Amino acid sequence: MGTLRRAYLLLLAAAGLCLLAPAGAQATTPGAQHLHYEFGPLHIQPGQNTIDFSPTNNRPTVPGYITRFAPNIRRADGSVPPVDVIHLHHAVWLINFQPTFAAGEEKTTADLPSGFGWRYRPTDKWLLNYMIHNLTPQSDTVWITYDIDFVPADSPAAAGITPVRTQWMDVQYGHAYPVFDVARGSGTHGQFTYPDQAKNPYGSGPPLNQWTVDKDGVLVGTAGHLHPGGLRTDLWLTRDGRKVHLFQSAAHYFEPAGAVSWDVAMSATRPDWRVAVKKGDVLSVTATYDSKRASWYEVMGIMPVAVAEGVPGVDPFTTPVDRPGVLTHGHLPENNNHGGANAGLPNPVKLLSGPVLRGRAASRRSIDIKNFVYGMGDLGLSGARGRPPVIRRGQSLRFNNADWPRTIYHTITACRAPCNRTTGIAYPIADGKRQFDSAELGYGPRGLTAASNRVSWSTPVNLPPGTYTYFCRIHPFMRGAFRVVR
Ligand SMILES: [Cu+2]
Repeated sequence: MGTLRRAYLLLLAAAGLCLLAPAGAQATTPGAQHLHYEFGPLHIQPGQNTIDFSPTNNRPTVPGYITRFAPNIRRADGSVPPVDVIHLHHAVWLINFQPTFAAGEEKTTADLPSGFGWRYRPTDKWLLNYMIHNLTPQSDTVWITYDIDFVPADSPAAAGITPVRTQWMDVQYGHAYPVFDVARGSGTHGQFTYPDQAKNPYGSGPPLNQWTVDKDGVLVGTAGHLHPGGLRTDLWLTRDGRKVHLFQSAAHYFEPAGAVSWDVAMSATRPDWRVAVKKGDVLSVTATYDSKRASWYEVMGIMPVAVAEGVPGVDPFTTPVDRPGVLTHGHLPENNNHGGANAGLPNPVKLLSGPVLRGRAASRRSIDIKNFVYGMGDLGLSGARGRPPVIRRGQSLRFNNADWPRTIYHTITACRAPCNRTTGIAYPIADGKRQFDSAELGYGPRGLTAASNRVSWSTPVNLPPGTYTYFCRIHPFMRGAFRVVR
C-alpha cells in the first residue's frame, strides 16, 4: 500500500471528528505565541458533501510545543458561515499519519492543561483531511482556520512542558467512515448506547471501542464528539476484571428544540484531571443518543485522549476521578438559524392527490431527483407536479438520483408531516411516524464513505394508506410527499 493510500485510510479512520483532548477554558500558557493559520481558499460546490485531504505547510517554522488548537471555518471577510449553510463536517490534522487535532461542527477547542504540549517539529508531516458540507445549491468559498498557542523550543517556558500524544478513542475505531445509525425507539427509556445496545456491532471481529494501554502513563484530558441527537460519551477503564468510569463528556444543548442540532457544546475534563493507567489496562468508550424523538443516521462517538508519561496521576480504582467537566464554549452565533418557522409552503397532507402511479414495472412508479428537486410531489413545485403522487398499498415508489453525474448525493428520509417549515439547524429531522431512509444515493468507496452505491431506492411496500413526508438529509431544504391509497 502506497504512503498516500495509507495516509488516506488513516485519516479516514479519523474522519468524523471532533476535537482533541481539551481541558476547558483556561489561562494561556505563559510564553506562548498566538499563531493564526488559514487553509484555502476552498471552493465548495453546490451540495458538496465529499472528503478531501491535502498536505499543509501552514504551520510553525521552528520546533516547539502546541498547547492549544482552535479550529474554525471562515469566509474571505473573516465571518463564520451559518451552520445551516456551510457545515464543517470534520477536519482532522494528521501528524506523521496519526490523527492529532480535529474539528467538527461542535467546534471544541483543544486546550491542554498548563504544563503540557504536543511536541512539534518542522520536519513533521501534516496532512489535513476535511469534509465541508454545503447544504445549499449555491457554490461558496471558505478557509479552514486554526489558531494555535505555540511555545518555541528555545523559549524558557518550553523547559517546563511535558509532551503529550493523542490516543484516538472511537466506537468504530479504524473504520474509514466511523459511523452507526440510531433508530427511533431503540435502546431503553428513550436512549440508545453504542456499542452496548447494538446488535452484533462488530460482527465476528474484536471490539473497536477499546484500546489496550501499551505503557504506563497518565491521561490528562479528553472530550467527546457526537452528532445531533447525541447526549454523551463515556470513558471507562478495565483492569483485572474491574471496570471504573473515568469521565462523561456531556452534550449541553443551547438549541431551544433540545438535542437535535449542532447548537451544542461538549464538556471536557477539568485542568486537574490526571488518571494513572498501567500497561495492559483496557480503555473503552461508549456513545449515548436520544432515541425518543427521531432516528439519527451516520452518527459518531469519538473521544480522543491526551496521554503523558512521567507525571503523577490518580489511581481511578481507589479515588473517583469522574467529576463533571466544563463546557468549552457557549452558544455560537453561526447556530442562530434554528428553522421550524412558517415557510409558506403547502401542507402536503391537505393537498389534492397528484397522478396515480401504477403498473407492475417499477419504471411506471418512478420519480427522478434533478437539480435538487424531487420530480413529483416536491413541496417547492407548484401545480399538479407539486401534489403528492399516489401509489397503491403494497406497491412502492422508486426514486432515482439524476443529479449523481455531478457527484451530488441525495436521500429520501421520513420526517413528521407536514414537514413544510423553514430549514435550519434543528429542522427538519428524521422524525416521521413511519421511519424510512434511502441512505445516500450515489457512489463512493465502500467503507470509506456513506454512499449506498446505487442511485435508485424504492419505498417500503408495507406502508399503510396515508400521506408520507420526507426530506433530504444532505440538502434539508429539499422536501417532498407521496400518498398511499387502498
Ligand atoms: Cu439532496
